[in-house]
Amino acid sequence: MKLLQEIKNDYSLIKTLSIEQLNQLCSEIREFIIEVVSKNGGHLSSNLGSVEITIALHRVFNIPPDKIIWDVGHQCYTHKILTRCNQFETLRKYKGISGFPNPKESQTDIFLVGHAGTSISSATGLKIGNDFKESKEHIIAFIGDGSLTNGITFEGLNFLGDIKKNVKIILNDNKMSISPTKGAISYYLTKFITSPLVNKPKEEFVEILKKIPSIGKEVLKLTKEIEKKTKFLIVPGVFFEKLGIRYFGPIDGHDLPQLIEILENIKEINEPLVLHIITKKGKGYSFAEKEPEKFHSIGPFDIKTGEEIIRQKTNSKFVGQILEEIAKKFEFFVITAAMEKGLGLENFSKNYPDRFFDVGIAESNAVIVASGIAKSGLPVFVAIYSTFLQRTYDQIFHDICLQNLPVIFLIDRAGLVGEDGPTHNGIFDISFLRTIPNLKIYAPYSLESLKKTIENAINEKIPTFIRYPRDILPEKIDEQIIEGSNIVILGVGSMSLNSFIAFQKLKNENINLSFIPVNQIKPIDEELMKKIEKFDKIITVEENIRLCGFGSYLLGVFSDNGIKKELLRIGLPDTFIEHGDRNLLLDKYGLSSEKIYEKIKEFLNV
Ligand SMILES: Cc1ncc(C[n+]2csc(CCOP(=O)(O)OP(=O)(O)O)c2C)c(N)n1
Repeated sequence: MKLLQEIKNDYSLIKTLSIEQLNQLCSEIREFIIEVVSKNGGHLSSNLGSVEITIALHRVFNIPPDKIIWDVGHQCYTHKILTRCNQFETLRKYKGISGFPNPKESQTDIFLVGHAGTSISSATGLKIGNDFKESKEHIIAFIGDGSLTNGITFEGLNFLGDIKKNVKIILNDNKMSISPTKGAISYYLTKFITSPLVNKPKEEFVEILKKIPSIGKEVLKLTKEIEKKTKFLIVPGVFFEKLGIRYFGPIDGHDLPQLIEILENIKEINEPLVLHIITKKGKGYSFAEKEPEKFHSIGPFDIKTGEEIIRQKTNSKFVGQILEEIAKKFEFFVITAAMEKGLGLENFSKNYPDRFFDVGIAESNAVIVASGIAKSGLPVFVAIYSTFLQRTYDQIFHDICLQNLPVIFLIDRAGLVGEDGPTHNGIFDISFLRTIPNLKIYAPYSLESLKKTIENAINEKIPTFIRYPRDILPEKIDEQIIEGSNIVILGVGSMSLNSFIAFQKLKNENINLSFIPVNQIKPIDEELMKKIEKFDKIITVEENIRLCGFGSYLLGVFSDNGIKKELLRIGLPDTFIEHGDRNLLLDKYGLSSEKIYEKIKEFLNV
C-alpha cells in the first residue's frame, strides 16, 4: 500500500499523481476497504463500486471548499480514506469513525446522513445559500440509481430544474439498490443504457464530451452544439432535460482517465447537470461482484471464502417464517420499501410472488399503497425498519389511522441498531406512534409473544404496529412472576430479558420484587392495569427515548385517572445515540441487566 501511505501523509498528491499511479491507488484503496470491512463489517459492495469516481472527484475538484453531498452516505469509504486514512481502521467501532458521513469527523463531510433521497435537495439549499454569499465553491450531489427512485429526489429535481442552480449530480448507476433496483424509472434507465442506439455512438459522444473546453460561455455554446450533434444520445436523458437539468452520459464509472477528463470539462458549466455513470456493485472482489446484495451490508467475513464469520440470528428471519406459515391459512399482502433481505422476506417473496411488493426506496408510497389494499378488504403487512418508518408519519396519520384501516406494521430494528449509529437507531417509534389515536402498538418480549402478536393482529382489524429489535428475542419469557407485593418491574418488549436478569439478581440478594413483561403498549392493557393496581412502586424498562416512551405514557394515564404511584422510568436519554456495539451502548445508556439492577437498587435505596 505504498501510494496509500503517501496520500496518507500528503493528500495534495491526489492532484499530481499520474493516471497510472491513480489506478494503482484505486487498487490499494479497494484492498484496504476489503481488509477493514472484513474485520469491522460495513457496506462493502457500494464502496467497491465507487472508488474511481470518488478519486476522480477529489482529483478534479478542490475538496474543501468544494463539497460532495452523499446520498445515504453508505458509499463514502474512499472519501473517508482520502481525508482521514489514519482513522479508517476504526470504521464503525465505538468511538471510531462512522460508516456514514459525519461533519464532526471532517469538514469534508457536510451532513450527517444515512437515509436515502436527500442529496439533491440539500445540495440545492446549500447552493442557494452559497450564491447569496457569493461563494464560488462547487456543489456535487452523489446519488445511486436506487436512491434516485425516492420521492424526495423527484421533489428535489423538480425544484432544482426550476431555479437552475449550479448543482452537479453524479448518478451512480449500478442497477442495484440493496437488491436489483425496482420500478419504472429503473427499467427506463436500463432500457436506454442497453439500447444499441446508445451503445454505438457512446465512444463518439465521449470524445466530444472530452473536447469541451472548460471555461465560461464557450462551454455553453459548445455543449449546445454537442446536444445537437448527439441528439440521439441526449434523448435518453430527456427525462432530466425536460426538467431543465442538463444530462451527460452514460459513461463507464470505472474508467478513471475518462472520468477525470469529463469532470474537468463539465466543471465550469454553470447550470444544474447530471453526469450518469455506470458502475459495478462489488467491483474488484469476486464474491461481492457475484453476490452484491449479500455484501451490501455485511458483518465481519473471511476474505478468502467470502463467508460471514458469525451469522447473527435475527428476529427478521423468524418473522419471515411466521408470515410464510400464516400465508398457508390466510390470503394477505406484504409490502416493503427496498429492504426485502434485511427484513427476512427473501423466502416469502419467492414463495408468494403475487402477494409481495417491493416498492423501492419509497416508504411513504409503501404505506399509502397498503392503505389502498386494506380498503379493498384484504389484509396487508408493511414490513419496515423503525428508522425508515419515520419517513411515513403523515401517511400513518392521514392514510391509515384517520381512515381506520387495518394495516399491520412489522417494525424491525426497533431499538439501538449498533454499528450503523444514530441515523439508523429505532428509538423514537413508541414516542411518535403513541400520539396518534386509533392504533395499537405492541412490543413483543419473546419469539413466542412475537408469533402470537403477529397472528392475532390479522383478526384485530385496526391499525397495528408491532416493534421488535435487531438482536433475536429470547424463545420464551414467563408471563409474570409475582413475588413482592410492593414493587413491580415492567420489562417492555426487547428490554424484558435484561429486566428479568436484573430481577433475578435482586432476588438472589433477597430483594423481593415482582416482574411482568409488557407486550401491549397502546392502549395500555386493562389486564395489566388491574395487575399493577396493588403495587406502590412501578419500574418501567424500555428501549425507547425515556421522556416520551411507555413509562411516560403510563405516567400520563395514572395522572389522568388520579392514580398515585411512584414510578421509575428506565429508558434511553433524550439524545442521539452514537454508533458502536449494541450491548456496549445498552450498557453505556443504562439498559444492560447490570445497569438496570444498579438503577433499581438506587431507586429502592438498598
Ligand atoms: C429512506 C431509506 N430507506 C431505506 C434505506 C436503506 N438503504 C440503504 S442503502 C440502500 C440502497 C441504495 O441504493 P443506491 O442508491 O442505488 O446505492 P448503491 O448502494 O447501489 O450504491 C437502501 C435501500 C435508507 N438508507 N434510507
